[in-house]
Amino acid sequence: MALERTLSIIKPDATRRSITGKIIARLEEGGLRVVAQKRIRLTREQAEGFYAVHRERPFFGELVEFMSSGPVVVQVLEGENAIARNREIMGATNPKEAAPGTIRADFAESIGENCVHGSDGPETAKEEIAYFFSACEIVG
Ligand code: DAT
Ligand code: MG
Repeated sequence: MALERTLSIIKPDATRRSITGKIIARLEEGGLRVVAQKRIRLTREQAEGFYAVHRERPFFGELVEFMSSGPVVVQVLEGENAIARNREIMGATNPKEAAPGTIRADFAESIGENCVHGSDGPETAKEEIAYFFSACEIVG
């Protein structure tokens, strides 16, 4: 199995509730290493650009509003099969459907405010990492 990198975002609902530490512990205990990390606040434009693939969806406005509503922690996670592993640790998009013991099942309050983002494939991981980090900010 190959060593992979994925982009993770701890979303504004989680930073607001001071559960970033708990979330990072889940990621690390799940076998992922944090090889880059910063706390930033996204502008509307940055949030729109990041989620551009969803711009035609009915929830796009809400999503952009939410993602730029407070600080986020953006991270690059590294590990064996990191993209799929991270999504497993996160749980399903809708916390009501997320498996017990996942971050979204245990911490998220709604489908729109679901605590974490994780890249969904190798191509998006590469693009999303480059959206936030330069090569010299990633220390494996
Ligand atoms: P994921 O974040 O699990 O990759 P996604 O890419 O389908 O899910 O959607 C991106 C985000 O958009 C998701 O984390 C929360 C929001 N979202 C998705 N479906 C939604 C819905 N039906 N109503 C409100 N927000 C939604
Ligand atoms: Mg997605």
